[in-house]
Amino acid sequence: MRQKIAAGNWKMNGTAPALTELDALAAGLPATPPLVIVCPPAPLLIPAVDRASGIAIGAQDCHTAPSGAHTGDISAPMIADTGASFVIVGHSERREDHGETDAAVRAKAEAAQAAGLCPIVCIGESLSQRETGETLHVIGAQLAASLPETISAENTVVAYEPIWAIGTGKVPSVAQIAEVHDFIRAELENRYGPDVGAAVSLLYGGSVKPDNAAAIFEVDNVDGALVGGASLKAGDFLPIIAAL
Ligand code: G2H
Repeated sequence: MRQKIAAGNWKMNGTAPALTELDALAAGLPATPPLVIVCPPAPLLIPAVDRASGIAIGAQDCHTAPSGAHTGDISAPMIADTGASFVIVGHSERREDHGETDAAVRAKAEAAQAAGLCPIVCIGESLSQRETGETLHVIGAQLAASLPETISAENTVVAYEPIWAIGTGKVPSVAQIAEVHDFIRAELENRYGPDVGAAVSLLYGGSVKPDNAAAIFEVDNVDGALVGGASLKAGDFLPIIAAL
């Protein structure tokens, strides 16, 4: 049975008062919740870890090196030191805004694993790649180049986030989500073996909202969601968690 995961990515949103959302989330969790992860901005990691009850905390990025002359960056051991247990790597906004390549994403995922963190590795095609029929080719190439050599269900989560669906309100059809998730599952089984490939959790991300979550979660090989805008308020995130 694969781990079901509802992960919230707050992106660059939230100062200390936003931590009250963690209280509301904890108070509203179902009796047997999936694994719930909240990834706040880095300055909130420590207070979030201190405050969160029944909720895992993750960061949104890490450097490839454990320490060094990299002004403004945060290393995986530093994130682990806060008590956080996850880190998103390779989000398309990092790939676009900071020129992160697949090789850099793999190095970050490896650094996360080495620090005892579980990376949530993001992949996804652009609108033009989808429109020219390149989606599965792009996803296959990103998987091959972004994932570490060694993965397990415990040390890696994969998130499929079509770039054109992020923050746009546009959501792929369930058939489109199913096609890509089935492809990712097959690629993982081919590359890492059937046991590992079948066990790794695959999340869908991109405009997941309370009113579309249930239909997305019915798709085979969708084990949860990476939620942006709708994770900022417990009132929006809780119905998504409940639908999983
Ligand atoms: C995709 C997602 C969270 P949103 O970036 O990773 O954001 O749900 O706002 O589209």
